[in-house]
Amino acid sequence: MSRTLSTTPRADGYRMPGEFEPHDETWMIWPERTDNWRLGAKPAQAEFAAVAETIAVSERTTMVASKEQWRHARDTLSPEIRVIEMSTNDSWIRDSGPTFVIDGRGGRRAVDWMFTAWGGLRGGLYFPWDQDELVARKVIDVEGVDRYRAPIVLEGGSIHVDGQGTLLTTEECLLNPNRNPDLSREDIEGFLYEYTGATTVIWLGRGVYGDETSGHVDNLASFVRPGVVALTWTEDRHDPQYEISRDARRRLETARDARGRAIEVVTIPSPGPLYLTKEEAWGIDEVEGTKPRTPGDRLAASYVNYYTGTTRIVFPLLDERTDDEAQAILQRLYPHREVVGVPAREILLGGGNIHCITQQVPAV
Ligand code: KQY
Repeated sequence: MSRTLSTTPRADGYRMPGEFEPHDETWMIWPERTDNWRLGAKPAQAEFAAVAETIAVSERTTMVASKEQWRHARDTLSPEIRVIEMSTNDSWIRDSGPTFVIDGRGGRRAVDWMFTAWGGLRGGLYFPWDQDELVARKVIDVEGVDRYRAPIVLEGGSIHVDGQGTLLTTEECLLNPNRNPDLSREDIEGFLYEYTGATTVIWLGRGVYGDETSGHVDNLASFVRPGVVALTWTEDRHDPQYEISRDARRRLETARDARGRAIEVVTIPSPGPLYLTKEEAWGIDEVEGTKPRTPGDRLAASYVNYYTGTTRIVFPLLDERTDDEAQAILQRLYPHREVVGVPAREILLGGGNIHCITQQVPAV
């Protein structure tokens, strides 16, 4: 049974844990819409399946699929992966799904943020988003946990936490008038404190160059553990990403986290730059209300968009020239987890990556 509570996680002693803390489960959504996934979504489905199988080695995995795709998803995936029928508009459960919070005494609840497809009527990526808006509530219902309805538009990919009171986000996204135009920075910080239990917000500036989410932090930077942040990086001064990453590093290195610690920044080279090819663009259906794709568009590629599983790091393979270096850095950062790369260009073509398509349920 799931009740909707009128209190907040902070008031009730709940906090959002770091992703590196143990999980009970991961949720994903099977891709299907042909105006975002090329060639009838078949290449993307193969990559989503590989991500799910890779995670399922480390933790229980649930795949959501529409009534049209349930059977295909079920027949494609291993029996260990649970497949649940659910209506959605697309496959970004990091953003449309709930954020779970725990109290350290066996309690687990979830936050249901307002979802408007990354900008609503001010440049959102598709219309309508009514079914995605219900995803968090449905997942919460299946999990049988109590729900907090947060009165703020926010996607899970726009925040990362260290589980000890520090929250990382970007001004480009959370202060963007396309999300909560009537809220000030202080108002937004107040909601972040109430609904994640954080006590300190570290504001980065812009997200990865060309990121259509208005610069989600999960494509730019990620907490490896308290006090250590991985940051996407380029040494190419002519790349617009150069200044963005340097600004983020400056802000991180001059910040103090919620416990007063300095933050160590570890850089991971960006792949590419990578661009949408003519052939790839051709395979995507053009539909009114959905952001169109044009050959030559720069892809917002980043290795930092990885999933931190309980025993495995699942990271995107994006560029043969840099994949091995990214893997080696991640393995140094996570010596006790197996680092596994999964081909992810098709996921990238949809506008995000492995972190964006997964949502963990923390262990209690
Ligand atoms: O990166 C994400 N968190 C979501 C990307 C959405 C792209 C929709 N085309």
